[in-house]
Amino acid sequence: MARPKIALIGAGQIGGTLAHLAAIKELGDIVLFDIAEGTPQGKALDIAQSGPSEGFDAVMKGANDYADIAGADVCIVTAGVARKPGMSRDDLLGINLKVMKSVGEGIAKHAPNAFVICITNPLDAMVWALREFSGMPHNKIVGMAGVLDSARFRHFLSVEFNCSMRDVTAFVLGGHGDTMVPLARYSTVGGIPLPDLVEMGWTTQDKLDAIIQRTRDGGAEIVGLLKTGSAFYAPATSAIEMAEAYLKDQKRMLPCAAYCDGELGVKGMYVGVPTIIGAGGIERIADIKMNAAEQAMFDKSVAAVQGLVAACKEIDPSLA
Ligand code: A3D
Repeated sequence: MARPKIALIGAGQIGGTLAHLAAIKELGDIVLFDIAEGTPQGKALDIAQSGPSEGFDAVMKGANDYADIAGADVCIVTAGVARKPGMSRDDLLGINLKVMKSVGEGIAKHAPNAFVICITNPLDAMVWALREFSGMPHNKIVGMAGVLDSARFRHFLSVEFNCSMRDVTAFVLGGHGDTMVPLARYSTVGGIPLPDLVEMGWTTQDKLDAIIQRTRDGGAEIVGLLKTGSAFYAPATSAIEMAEAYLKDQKRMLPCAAYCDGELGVKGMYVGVPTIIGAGGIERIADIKMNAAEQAMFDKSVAAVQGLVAACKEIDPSLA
């Protein structure tokens, strides 16, 4: 059976890391696409040369022509610009919206059956715009944010509890921005919900609140440290987890920016919700019940995403 084909649209910091991870995990053959000439070719060659030591045979190709992504099974989109210190994700909207138009058209023309994972920020608005520009089915286009935000939460919790990250599950929903909603009640250590751990004296509510805030600010913390761009190792790893779930029909339950058609009270837009990813793309959305406080946080987050979608429609009237 032929190897799956994975197209990475954008060969910057995340794109290069995605290519290396996909090769090491032998998920398929890889095409790195970018408008910058030489960058995707150079990264593809460099990564291919790690094959003998790492022991993979993935074919790596760098490209500047969309024709090279023809027939891709998975496309992961990072094309656009990233944040610098002092910028919010929303500051990227105008530039990255134009990029989503060319990317959406390129994917629709050359890889119309692909499972598409968008990473470009501001995430929830860009995945919506990418879907609109491509016209592809909603269940085949999804945004990566919840896996990363949950991983950040899980990391901070494992440090607080001095326990393995593997035993920490966490849940972050809503838009990928300052209003994201880490749900303590649905987050556990070895199955014990966080509020119970507070009651057991393993941590305090104040410390938990600080961890939740650090999770919300997780991207900005790294932007502030790096100064020249934003996080790329964990974002790439998170998207690869989603791609693998699709390619191997793992039916993983992962929080992703998925198109909601009434689920969690959201209609006609993309926002972070718990999803099942398998060979059918987004196969199911878990319509969880939130308490009043959680619902209020979630509604605020949804409203923030709605504002960004409205801004997209204003910039590009073809989206209205
Ligand atoms: P960067 O290293 O700048 O790479 C972006 C690449 O896109 C560059 O190589 C550009 O040449 C390329 N590019 C620009 N315009 C086009 C185009 N029209 N077609 C094809 N390629 C193009 O950025 P990065 O890899 O660090 O980040 C990529 C995106 O991911 C940014 O928008 C970030 O804000 C976003 N990001 C999202 C998350 C989430 O959790 C959602 C996390 C981290 C970064």
